[in-house]
This record gives sequence, C-alpha cells and structure tokens, in this order.
Amino acid sequence: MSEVVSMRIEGSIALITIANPPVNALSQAVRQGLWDAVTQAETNPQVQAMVILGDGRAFIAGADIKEFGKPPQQPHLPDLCTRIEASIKPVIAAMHGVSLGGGLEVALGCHYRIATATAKVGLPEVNLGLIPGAGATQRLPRLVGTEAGIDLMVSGRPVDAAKALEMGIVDEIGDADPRANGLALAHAVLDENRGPRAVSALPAPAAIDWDAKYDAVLNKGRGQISPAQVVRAVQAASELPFAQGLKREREIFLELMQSDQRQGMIHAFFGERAVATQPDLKGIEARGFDHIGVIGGGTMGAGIATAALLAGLSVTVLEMTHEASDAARGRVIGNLQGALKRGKISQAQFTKMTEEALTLSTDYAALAQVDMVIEAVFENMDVKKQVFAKLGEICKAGAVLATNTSYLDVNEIAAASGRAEDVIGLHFFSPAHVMKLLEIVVHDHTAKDVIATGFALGKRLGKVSVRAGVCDGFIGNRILAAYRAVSDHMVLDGASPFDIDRAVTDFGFPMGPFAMTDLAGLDIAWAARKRRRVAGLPEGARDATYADKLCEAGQLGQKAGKGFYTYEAGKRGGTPNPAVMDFVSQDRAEQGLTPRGFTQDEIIDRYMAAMVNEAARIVDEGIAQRPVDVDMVMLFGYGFPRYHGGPLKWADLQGLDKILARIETYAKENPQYWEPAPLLVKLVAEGRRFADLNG
Ligand code: T1G
Repeated sequence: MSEVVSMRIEGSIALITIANPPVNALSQAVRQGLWDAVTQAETNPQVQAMVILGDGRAFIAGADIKEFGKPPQQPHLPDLCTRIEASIKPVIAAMHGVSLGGGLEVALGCHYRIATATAKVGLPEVNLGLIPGAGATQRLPRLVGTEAGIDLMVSGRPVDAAKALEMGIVDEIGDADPRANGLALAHAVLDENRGPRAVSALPAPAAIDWDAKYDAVLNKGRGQISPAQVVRAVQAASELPFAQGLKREREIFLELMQSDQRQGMIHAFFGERAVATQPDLKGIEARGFDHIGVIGGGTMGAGIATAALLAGLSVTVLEMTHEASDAARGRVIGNLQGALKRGKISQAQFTKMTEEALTLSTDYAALAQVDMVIEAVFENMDVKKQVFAKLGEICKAGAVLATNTSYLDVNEIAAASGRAEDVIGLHFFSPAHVMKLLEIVVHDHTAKDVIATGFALGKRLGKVSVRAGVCDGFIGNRILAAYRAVSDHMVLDGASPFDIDRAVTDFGFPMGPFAMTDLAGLDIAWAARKRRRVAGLPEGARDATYADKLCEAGQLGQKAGKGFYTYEAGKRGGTPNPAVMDFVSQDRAEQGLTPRGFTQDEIIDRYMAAMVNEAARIVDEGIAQRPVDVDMVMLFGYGFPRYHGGPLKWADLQGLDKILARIETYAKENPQYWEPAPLLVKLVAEGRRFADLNG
C-alpha cells in the first residue's frame, strides 16, 4: 500500500484506511492508494468484502483543492469511483466526521454506506465555483430523487447523518467507531448474501422542467454560474445512459474548472484561512478573555455581547441608566431567542446564557475584574476618550481595552487610557452576532499579545479576522467611501442612483450603494459629509448635495419609509423615489453640470476602478498586510460577490493593465481624484499581479 492508504485483512474483510491528515483530501497518492487497494482486495481469495474508512477526524473532505489549476493526474476521481463501483466484491463506506464533495462521491461509488450519528455529508463544490465532478450529479439523484439531489448540490450545504439516512444517502447509522460499523455492515452484507449494489444501476432520475429549474437556480445565484450547471448535469443523468451522463458531467466540470469564478472562489476559500496567518505573532500567547465587559448596549453592543455569549463567554454589559440597561438586556435576549428559534442553541444553553453568563450594570466598578472590555458607545472622540480614561483607571492590570470604533483614530483613543499597549480596535460589523468580519485595528503601541488576543477572540467568536492599520475607515469603510464617492460623481454627471444600484447588483452584489444607504440610514452619510466639509474637502473631491436635500426632506431611508427608494409595509425592497431625480437635477443645475448617459458597463468599470485604486493604496500604506486581506474584508463585510474572489483578485483576473488604463483615462477628467495608486502602476510596470504580494 502507500503511506496515505493502508489495507488490513480482518478475517474475510479488507479494511482500507485513508490516512492523509488533516482531512483525508483525495490527493493523487490517496486516489492511487485506493485504486491499488481495491484491486488487491479484489484478487485476494481470502477477501470477500471491503470497507473503506478514514483515519483521524474525517472520512474524506473532498478532492485536494491544492491540486486545482494544475494538470489533472491519473487516476482521475470519477474513474476511481467507477472502479470501486465495478468491484466484484461488496465495498462498504464507513463514514464519520465529514464526507464532502469527492469524499461523498467515493462513498456513492461504494455499494453500501454506514455513518456515525455525528457524521455530516455534503457536496459543497458550488462554493468553489464547480459542480460535483466524480459522479454525484449522476448517482445522487438516482438515490434521492431529482429535486432533492439538485437542491442538495445547489445549496452546497452538508446534511447530518439522520437527514442522510432519511434521504437514502446512507443505509444505516452505526456507533461512534467507523471501523466497527464497517465490519458489522460488511458481515451483514455477506451473511445475507447481498453482494455488490451499484448506484449507477438504479433507474435514471425522473425528468422535470429542466429549463424552468435552470432559470430559477441561475436567478437565485446572482450571476454565479456553477449552481445552474448542476441542473444541466442532472438533466444528463435523466436523459442519457449512465456512462454518457458521467461524460457530460466531466465536460461541465472541466469547463467550470477553467472559469474565473472557480479561481475567485478558491481564492476566497484559502483567503479566509490565510488572513489568520500572522508571522509576527508566532509563539506569542494571547491573554485570557473568559469574562468580557461591553460598554454600550445599543444594537452594536448588544450584538457583540450576543456573539460573546454564544461563544460560551461571560459578559457584563454596562449602560449609564437603568432604563438603558433594561433595553440592552432586552436586545441581547431577543438576539438569543432568535438563535434558539433557529436551533443554534438549546433551551438549556439559552437559560445559562441569559441567567448566569449575562450580567448588566450601570457602575463602572462592575468592569474592574473583567479580562477584556469592548467599548461600543457613540462614535464621538470626546466620549470615547472619557470612557478609555475611566477604563484605564478601573480595569485590572492586563485587561485588554478594545474600541469598536468604525473610523476614529485608535492611537488617540489609546493615549487617553494611560495604558496604550493594552488598547486595540475590534471593529465588528452589525449585526455583530451575525456578520463574520472582524477588523482587528492595531495602533502604534498595541502590545503583540494584545493583537494575539484579538485574533484569539475572533477565532472563538467564529469570525474572519483581518488585521488593519489606523486610518480613516481602516480597510472596509475606506474602500466604501471610495465607491460611494465615485457613485456621487456619476450621479452628478448623468447616471441615476437606480442605474448604479442595478449595475452593481448585476455585478453580483446583494444590494447597490444607494439601497445600502437606505438600509443604514441617510443621516449617517449626511453627518460624514458635513464632517468632511468642516475639515475641508481634498483637492479633486466633488461635493454632492442631492442626498442632503433628501435628508432635509426627512427622507432618511428605510426607517423613514422613504429614501432613495419608497418602502411599503410588508413588501420586500423598495421602488425608486421620484423625488430623488428632482433633487439630483437641482444639484446638477446648482453646479452647472450637463448630464450625459452612462452604460451599465461604464458604471461598473468606474465603480470597480475606484475600489481597486483605493485598495491598492491601502495595501501600499500597510493598512492592510496583503491584497488577500482586503479581499476578505470586502467578501465578509461588504457583500462583495464571492465568485469574484474580492476586488483585488477580480482586478488580477481582469488584467491590471486594463484597470490602470481606465484609471488613466478617468484621470484626464479629474487628475486628483483619479491619481493612479503607485502600487498599481508598479505592478503593471513589472508585469506582476496583486496575488504575487500575498506571500
Ligand atoms: N483540499 C485540500 N486541503 C483542504 C481541503 C481540501 N478539500 N479541505 C480542508 N483543507 C485544509 C485547509 O486548507 C486547512 O489547511 C486544513 O485542511 C483544515 O481545514 C471532484 C472537485 C473539511 C469542513 O470543499 O469545508 O471534491 O490551513 O481550517 O474548520 O467533486 O476545511 O491547516 O494548512 O477548514 O475543521 C470539496 C472544503 C472539494 C471541503 C474542515 N470539499 N473544506 O473545516 O478546518 S471539491 C470541500 C472544508 C471536490 C469533486 C470536487 C473544511 C472542513 P491548513 P479547516 P475546519
């Protein structure tokens, strides 16, 4: 055998074990090892049945993603699954942990499947821009039916063992030991003389309205192509003989393997893990954070408290009055009731969180012994400095003092505490117990172990933590300001907010910038514009007042029932507010601007050019450590379409020379605003990509 696949004969059963840590990915060596083991077991007269199982924490997590993009090597996974299925002796898959993608496909190539009660099975290939490529689109619908098969593959989500049993994906649920389960089922198959049972021999899945299903899945995917292609592969399973259906699946799979969307989604998969890599923190131990204080129990503070409680931490929420404290408690309990209703926590966990782990207080002294305080008070520097001065006095030595500010200078806040090395920025995104992104903002004097504590907390809360330096807006909000500004420029020059929102959603965002503003409330951006006017607009900036006019008319967005869009109670989404274009026309007239037409393509070209240019500056200044960090911020905090991989991955795929050429063209209209980022110019000159800076 090989070092990653071993075989032991126990009586008349061949136990074939995969040992390819950490998750038994189906590397070429594993595929070859399985092929050889099945062949040897088949020709060994002592062997009457085989069991395939995984060592460690998983059966098989899928094809080896690290091999993607490289020339495929024999034995190809679909051929291996067919080889297993063609065995003249029964083959049992003894599953535990996860059986995902190619892992489940190997199990479907086996004749019988038994899982532990905690096992999960799934086909997440669409999350990588692919479809299952080793027979699942042909075999799974034969086992579970056309619609159920399509829905499982299109969702990309795993199901637990009980559901897998109910659907017919597994035959039995055994004990906790996959080896014992495999042996027991193998003996039962032999005792009952059940023999090999090929899934491919089952009747072809029933036909459905394939075009209607394809269109429905495509529309839901907001431009992502692989889920809809699952429908076409299952259609082949229904309409063609098995071997030809398998061939059609392979054709679709290989086409997707060459797609930009596959590159984008693989980048997202590895990027989510890469951002946790902090070489300068190697060996640095994080401080404890079992008991956290949260100052401010508004939406954000209550969300942070909820996230900490859900992660099993104790939380003390500090508010200034009893009324505010009661309201904060209500928000946290409401959040936890939501988690209870969705089955994320049990009733017992809910009771423990609300009655033991959560305490509220109106006295700073309640924070004297906590391990960490996260401040989520009003976004005003004077208020924050007062809070941190107080915390510096009362918190125990070593307590980490974190601010949730979304753009204020963390250096200044840290200085106010009198213990700057204990201070860090932890920028959560609302709702904090739902959004995965956490910007860990490191100021000039943050201690290394405090940074390590930020990352450890982020991991405990299940966040994607991205390190950021101190500047106005850190990474995400600074980029947001850039594409909001370019949107204003385009409105002043002739595009409507509705054209821009449509172009942005067609690009794959869930919402455009103006619908997002309605959601957040127009008054937040209004306050920011007023702040910037007081500070003095930089050269090249263009001031738009059409949104101010909406605010002055009380049309503040969804909370006012009207903003850029008009909202009707109980109706999802809004319809364009006719008053908007009147205010836009007034603004253009006041500035002496003559509007021109914008195509959807030009809108998105400018929108993305502004995003990429600002992101390049952020990387160049060291505010973000690597381009992939910016990409992950935009994916996990701002709804950037995952299949594009993030703005800088998207730019690499477009070609940086094309992006730079566009910016240089726009710079002729407004040289200050559109000054090309030096890093972008450098990379183009050197023929390199942002990916080359990801290390
Ligand atoms: N290939 C290679 N490496 C993988 C891997 C994979 N499939 N899955 C995980 N890893 C690495 C990961 O990069 C990390 O490495 C370590 O394992 C632990 O992962 C033909 C084509 C399995 C649920 O999409 O969902 O089969 O950082 O930190 O949180 O149809 O990993 O330690 O060096 O995520 O416990 C389909 C992807 C592939 C599963 C474990 N399978 N993986 O989560 O640990 S496509 C997937 C996961 C396919 C066929 C098609 C998760 C996990 P490092 P981790 P975790």
